[in-house]
Amino acid sequence: MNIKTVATTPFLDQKPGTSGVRKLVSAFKQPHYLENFIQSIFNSIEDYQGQTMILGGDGRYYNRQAIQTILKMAAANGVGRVKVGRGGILSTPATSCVIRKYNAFGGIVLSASHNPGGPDGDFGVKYNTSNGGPAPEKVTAAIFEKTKVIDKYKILEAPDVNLDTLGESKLGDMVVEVIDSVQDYEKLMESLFDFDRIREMLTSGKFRMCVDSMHAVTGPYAHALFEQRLGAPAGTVKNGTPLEDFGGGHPDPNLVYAHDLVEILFGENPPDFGAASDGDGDRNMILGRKFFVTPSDSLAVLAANATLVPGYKDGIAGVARSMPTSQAVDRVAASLGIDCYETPTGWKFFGNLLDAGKITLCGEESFGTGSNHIREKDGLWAVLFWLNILAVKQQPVEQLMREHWQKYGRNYYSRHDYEAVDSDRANQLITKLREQIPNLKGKKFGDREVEYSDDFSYTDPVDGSVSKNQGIRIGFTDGSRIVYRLSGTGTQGATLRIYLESYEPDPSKHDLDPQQSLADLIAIADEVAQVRALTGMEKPTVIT
Ligand code: VG1
Ligand code: CO
Repeated sequence: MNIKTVATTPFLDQKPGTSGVRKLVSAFKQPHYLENFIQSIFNSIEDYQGQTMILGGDGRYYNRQAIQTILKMAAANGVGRVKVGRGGILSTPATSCVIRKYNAFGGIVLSASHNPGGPDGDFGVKYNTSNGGPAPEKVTAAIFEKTKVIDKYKILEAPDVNLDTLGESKLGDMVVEVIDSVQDYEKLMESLFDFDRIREMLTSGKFRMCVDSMHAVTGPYAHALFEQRLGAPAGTVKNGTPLEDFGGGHPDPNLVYAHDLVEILFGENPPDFGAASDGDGDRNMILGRKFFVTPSDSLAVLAANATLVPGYKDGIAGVARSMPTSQAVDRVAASLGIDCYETPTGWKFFGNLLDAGKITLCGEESFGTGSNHIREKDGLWAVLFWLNILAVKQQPVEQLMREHWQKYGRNYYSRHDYEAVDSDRANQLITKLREQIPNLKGKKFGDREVEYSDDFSYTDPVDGSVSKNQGIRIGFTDGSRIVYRLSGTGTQGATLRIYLESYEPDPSKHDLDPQQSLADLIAIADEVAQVRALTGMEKPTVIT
């Protein structure tokens, strides 16, 4: 076996963000850049020698090359076996599923999620631990420390592995096993949902749906599940072949970037149900006929109807949402008499709560919902969950949502993103906001009076770890909120996110356009933070 030790010097920008390290492909292609980060993972973990690891990615440009490099480094570092998705393809939720099923010590996911791909796009690497979830902060911090002092890495000198044929081969002493990307995940889905009932609905001739995989990783999964297994007609899944550049698009399932699907669902004679997923398959957007379900509402609906689904028929232990996510699910939890936790942004904060059995469902406003079946958010799981509920209730999406609002009230919600803001200006804006925090309480803006303001800090109820500075909150006495934070996944300049929420109990006022109903909060958000003046931008780049 020919293990080479290569001398290297640190890159100082390899700090994992909200979800791994994300950079332009050109950054990842610098000599030693990927290798430094991968070696730093091995340098920061223990007792993995001889064990199994899972590897795959969303199929974007550089996925295959990176996988070859990582396989050779894993072999040189003493990993026993790597299970890699065929063609290098594994969605983020499928990776989590496979890590758990085969008791792997961890896994590496190659993805920059919804960020554009291709030679000029983004690439990313994320490390997941043995519970199948994104490494918690103490692990990512340890990896980051190693990246700052790395001086060498180990790699096997060997020919590339054939990633396209199922089966085992040897790379030095390590076994490489190319696995079916879909099979284990499909079995898990079948164990949770009433496939017979969903099949009945999809083949009844009375229900039409359209799933947009946005040329990203869920294509093979969606074809297998919806068309082959559940009987939906061929053509139900659109853009179902993963492309290295995602067809030039932004594989981000929201009203702006999933416009093809939006046109179908809001067009002439629309289908009953529409869904889209993101680059790595962990996000989802749910649409009804001419109707958009906000991700925060989607989480609330899943929680309220969980017992209709076989996998959750005995009820849910608790729920969690990221802090900026709307409080719609809080109301469901209160009515069910279960706990509701508020965590910082990023799925890694749900892991401990799920492992400890404190929660069953969780979600984020950024089109992410999931449960204790794995430790990542799961796009197609959410779609199946909705289909299962619709098959039982035999109701259109819009009616189901309206009845939900009637019962719980409606949380009007919107997120305004200012992308590619100059980093210094964005930091200045946040610094100025922080300075204002102590003086905001009691202040009046039109009809709204500030009840509290803080920079969100989270103490993990399971391990006691503290995460500070997770977003500035301004809460008003009527329950409405404004939240500001900077993105931890962007790769160009800074992205400022402003989250706006208000609560409306009165059913006669459940028909407003969220931008209108939130208009005064939007104005207050600008007044307090001087967004337009400090960013130099007249309006947000993306509104969801
Ligand atoms: C964004 C979302 C966050 C999500 C994260 C990763 O992070 O806001 O809710 O967990 O992306 O999702 P940020 O720091 O840019 O706001 V994914 O589908 O990109 O792995
Ligand atoms: Co994603």
